[in-house]
Amino acid sequence: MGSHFSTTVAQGRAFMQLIDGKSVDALSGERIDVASPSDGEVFASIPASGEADVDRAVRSAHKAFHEGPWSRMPAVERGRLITRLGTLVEENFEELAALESRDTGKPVRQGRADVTATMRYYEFYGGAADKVHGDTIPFLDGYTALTTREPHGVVAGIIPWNYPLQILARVAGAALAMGNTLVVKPAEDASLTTIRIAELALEAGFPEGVFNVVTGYGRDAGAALSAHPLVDYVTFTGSPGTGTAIQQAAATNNRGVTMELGGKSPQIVFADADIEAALPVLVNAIIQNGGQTCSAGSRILIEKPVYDRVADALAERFAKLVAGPHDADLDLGPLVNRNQQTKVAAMVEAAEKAGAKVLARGSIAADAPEAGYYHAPVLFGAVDPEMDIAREEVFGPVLSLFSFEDEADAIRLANSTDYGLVAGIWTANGARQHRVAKRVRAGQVFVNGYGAGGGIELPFGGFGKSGHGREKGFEALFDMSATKTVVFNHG
Ligand code: TXE
Repeated sequence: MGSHFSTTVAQGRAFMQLIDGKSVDALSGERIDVASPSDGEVFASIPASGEADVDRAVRSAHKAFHEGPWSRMPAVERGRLITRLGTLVEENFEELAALESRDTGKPVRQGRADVTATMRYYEFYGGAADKVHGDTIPFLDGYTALTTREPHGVVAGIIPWNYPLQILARVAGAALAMGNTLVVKPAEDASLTTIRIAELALEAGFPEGVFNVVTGYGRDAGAALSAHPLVDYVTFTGSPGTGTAIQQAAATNNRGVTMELGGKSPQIVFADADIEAALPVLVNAIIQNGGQTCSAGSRILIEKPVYDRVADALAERFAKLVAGPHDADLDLGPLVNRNQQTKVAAMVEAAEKAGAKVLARGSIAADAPEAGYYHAPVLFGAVDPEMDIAREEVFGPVLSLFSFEDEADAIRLANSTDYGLVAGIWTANGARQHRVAKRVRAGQVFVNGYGAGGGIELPFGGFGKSGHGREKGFEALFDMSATKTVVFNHG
């Protein structure tokens, strides 16, 4: 199964969304063209849904939650369905990888890595479904008090375009394991694999109405979903601005939310670090998925004595990086759409105008189509921490280097943005590893490594502008449920 498959997958297909167990078009019949980021060519289409479609999907999920077999199904059976979905993902491995890759522009290699992680999510949450239990609480004489974890009801998942398969899997896996029903709104730029997964969920045997997908623009379908009064909980991954709008909409119904809003994650390299081991990890943490990763390691803080050595080695590696079409499987693909390409280019230009020095630039493959959304990797050196490029998420292959004097300075710099998602610490000094890990404000901290989103078992989420709530791992099951306390009076 090579590049040919990935170049032609889904060619000409008019995709349908899935509501109440049926493949349906938008009520309006309107559609959105799906273009390949690699060459700008339209190759498929999806329904452009609005409020009325969202209402159908939410009512279907509401009914499936309150009346269907789902709410009475033993947890072990829910778990088996989720595990079966994972098996179907495995059986459709190459098709899903090709579809994800063509739809988002990510290299085929990354598409395959995403499918592998997706299988693992459904495996993990399938197995976890019957392992969440409550407590018995010592209480007054003559009473028995216990707790159970109850599903919220209808969970709305609003998904971005950078890792559609993986982010859907972490949302759906945890929500379904706890017995919620689901309405998912994928990003208008990358909805195809979400539709395929919902089709596979039906094939796996999920009852009608449990796993709904509504496609469309954020301002139409997304806004209607987050404000719908029958939605009981909203989970969102995307930009802070949209996160605020979604929280305001959910607040009109006083609903709970989980928000994963990106980052400006630092990696701190001390002079005693194993620099040779760190270098490929530092590069990969910003180049993976073209830098369009919430946990991208976009700032590198380097202790002064080794600054030149690390900067030179990174520059050498950056100069060799090449962006090209997804099926060429180079270091990175195109960015997802014209907007992102324009945004990244504007941020790089503004940083240069503000005085940031370009240490190295990668290139764009000579045969990459003109109409694709490419941006070459850029490495900025000795960046002023006050500049926008040092504080704002670029979401592209752009890395900024900073130098620091000592441990206190490193921690101050690491914590100098409004975000707090992930951090990396590179040092051989064990006591320092613990001290710094404790003081950096980040939801995940990696010592002498950098997970960049990996690790299905590891709780993930941010501080500050990076959002709140936790996804992944067992922890996500608590966000996707609420505690019920039951007290028996034996008197
Ligand atoms: O994101 P949006 P955009 C960041 C990244 C990127 C920037 C802009 O910096 O450059 O966001 O990307 C839906 N009500 N991240 O504009 O708007 C939309 O349809 C309800 C970080 O694409 O956040 C899509 O499904 N929903 C990030 C989803 O929200 C709405 C991943 C994400 O879109 C809506 C992606 C509305 N009013 C971008 N408006 C991460 N944390 O990893 C839009 N949407």
